Amino acid sequence: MRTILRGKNSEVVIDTDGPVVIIGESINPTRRKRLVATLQEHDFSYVIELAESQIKAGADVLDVNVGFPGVDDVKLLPETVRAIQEKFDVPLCLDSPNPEAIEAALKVASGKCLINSVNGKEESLKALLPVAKEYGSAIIGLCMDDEGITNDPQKRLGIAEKIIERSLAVGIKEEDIIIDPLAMAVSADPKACLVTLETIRLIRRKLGHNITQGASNISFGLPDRESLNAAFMAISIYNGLTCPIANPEKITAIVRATDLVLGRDDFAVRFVDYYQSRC
Ligand code: THG
Repeated sequence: MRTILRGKNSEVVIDTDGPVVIIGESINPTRRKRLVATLQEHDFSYVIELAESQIKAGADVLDVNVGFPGVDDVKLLPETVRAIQEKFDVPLCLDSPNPEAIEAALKVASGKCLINSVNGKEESLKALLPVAKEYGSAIIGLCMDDEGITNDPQKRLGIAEKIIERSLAVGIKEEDIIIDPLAMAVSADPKACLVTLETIRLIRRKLGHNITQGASNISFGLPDRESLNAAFMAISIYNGLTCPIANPEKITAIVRATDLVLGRDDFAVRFVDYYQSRC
């Protein structure tokens, strides 16, 4: 299956049989005090720095999250999108729990964005699916619903199926639905990564959709997050992850290596190119 995202003039193809597409996670105020401080002043210079460094490091798409306590994201998310798109042409992934902020951002965004995210809750489906259809956006469907987050991979698959069915019913195309199996902190639950991996396998085998996940989530609260994230990334890709949300400065080398190992990089062209670009 092929999901196409667009910037002003660019196009990114996420292909379940192709190389991994990296969605850069760093425009996110979680533990980035400087991002909160600059965004509060509507100063986008640091956002631009983060966009540039992530693109240089291999991000194909940028996640844009401006959530912090007290933020008016209906105003701030579109302002941030404008600032990024004035300078860069990569497609954007609009990351907010607030459907009004997502819609406000879609109004000003060029190209075809990815909505991050819709989930199986009735409220979320009702608020966001018509918006996705209206703006021709792709969506990320999170495997959680009104009952919360289950540890049963079959139930997570069931939620993915429900999101897909409801999306198709409003006219969203099958290939524009990317599923997030949910990656949770392994420090809090020793089986967390296994549940995610099994869900990835089920989605790939039974549904065939593109799959994303917040790949740094698993290492919250632990030392040497990089090693942990790298191990999980490689196994997840082997099982069907196609477009992780991750820090490209730390993960691109692992992603290129995994693509090569899995026969998706003939003659190691992308692997070597990336190595040389970092020398
Ligand atoms: N699924 C979907 N969207 C998501 C998530 C998901 N969006 C948010 C989050 N999870 C993914 N994004 C991040 C962004 C930053 C970090 C983790 C996940 C992070 N930041 C470092 C920290 O907290 O220490 C700071 C900077 C760094 O080391 O680079 O870990 O699951 N659909």
